[in-house]
Amino acid sequence: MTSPGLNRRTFLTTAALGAAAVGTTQAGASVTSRAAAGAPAILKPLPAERFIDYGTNAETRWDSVDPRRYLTPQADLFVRNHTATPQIDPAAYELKIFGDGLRDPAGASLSLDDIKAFRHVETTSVHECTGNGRSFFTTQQGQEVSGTAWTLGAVGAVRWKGVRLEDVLTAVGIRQDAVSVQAAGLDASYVDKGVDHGRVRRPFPVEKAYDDALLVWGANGEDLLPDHGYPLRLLLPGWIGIASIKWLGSLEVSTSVLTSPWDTKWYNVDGPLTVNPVRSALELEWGAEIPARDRIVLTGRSWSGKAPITRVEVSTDGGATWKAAIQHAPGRPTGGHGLGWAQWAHTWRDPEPGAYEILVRATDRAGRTQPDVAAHNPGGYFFDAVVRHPVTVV
Ligand SMILES: Nc1nc2c(c(=O)[nH]1)N[C@H]1C(S)=C(S)[C@@H](COP(=O)(O)O)O[C@H]1N2
Ligand SMILES: [Mo]
Repeated sequence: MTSPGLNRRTFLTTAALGAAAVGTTQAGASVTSRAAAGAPAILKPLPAERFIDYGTNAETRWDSVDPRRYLTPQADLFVRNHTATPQIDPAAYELKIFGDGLRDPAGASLSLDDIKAFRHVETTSVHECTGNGRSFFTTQQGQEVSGTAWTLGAVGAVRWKGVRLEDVLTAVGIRQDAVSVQAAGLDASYVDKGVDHGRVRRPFPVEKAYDDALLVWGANGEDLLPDHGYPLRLLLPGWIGIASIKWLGSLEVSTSVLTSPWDTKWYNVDGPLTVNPVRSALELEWGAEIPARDRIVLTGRSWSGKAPITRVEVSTDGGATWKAAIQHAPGRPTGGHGLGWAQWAHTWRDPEPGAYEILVRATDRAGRTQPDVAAHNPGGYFFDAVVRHPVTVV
């Protein structure tokens, strides 16, 4: 146990922590659930011109996105809550790390200061819900799916600040034969159709922990907002949103493969879903009315959880012909670390008044291109097909 950052003030037994991780013990005194008091599930303002509000979830309106701004301000970032945003006292906050994958299975409990004593790193990544675009399974493909009927606004690009999970696990003392890490949130237990599934939690392989997983407290130069995980969240860059557990309360490190309903029952299509697919969106209202001009500049963004975007094509004739859009922001932001989105523009020349569908199709460096049809699954995950965006030139 030699680490600059780690002060093992508190030791907890594996049994006590195991119970906490599945939500069978009461939330600590430092955590209060506003839902219990009848307060809203999301605490930040959700103005109608910038959000579509689904109650516990809210998506950003693409027509409110500022084309000059690369990052998504936290105030504008989508929120996905299984329960309700808890309010956590940072002074009382503790991250519990435990499990048979540690050299000392009793583990450690780290304060926010303990965590901030590790080397700080920053990375930019596109943060996105697995179900982003879900509504198009129904409206574009005529298929039945369950879950929030997101359009394309359950996504944003964020400059995160935190520490490497690898550094923390090394300091705590991880065993060579550890294979799995399970992250659990401090929000209330998730109850669905009368079944209590315990705290929101999801496991991931240790390889991801060693690769690029972070424990983050900062977003775009400020502290995380309560809705986005204050005081600390996990970040698994490029992976589906549920992988980045908010209000991180514990990490179980195990020598056997851990599971949770969030990787078996949900967010699973022939196996746990991990890396986000390729998607694109226009910075334009759905059904926008555009005054006829000789040149209409269409702007938008494309992103991938795996590799930078290499090609973006736009069709203004329903998919008959395609033209390359001009990318004016690199997929890999300044600093070389992280994976952001590509911003692009396409000039549409001399459109006649009338109804059109605008299509955008992106390809990433891994060779993945958005298909015409997304693979159907009952959970409505990974809608990555080219979206047919209606507009009228008037
Ligand atoms: N503790 C906790 N973590 C969570 C969730 C949650 O409900 N509770 N939702 C997950 C899902 S499904 C997504 S898409 C992202 C959303 O992050 P955001 O609300 O900060 O945008 O958080 C993930 N982490
Ligand atoms: Mo999500």
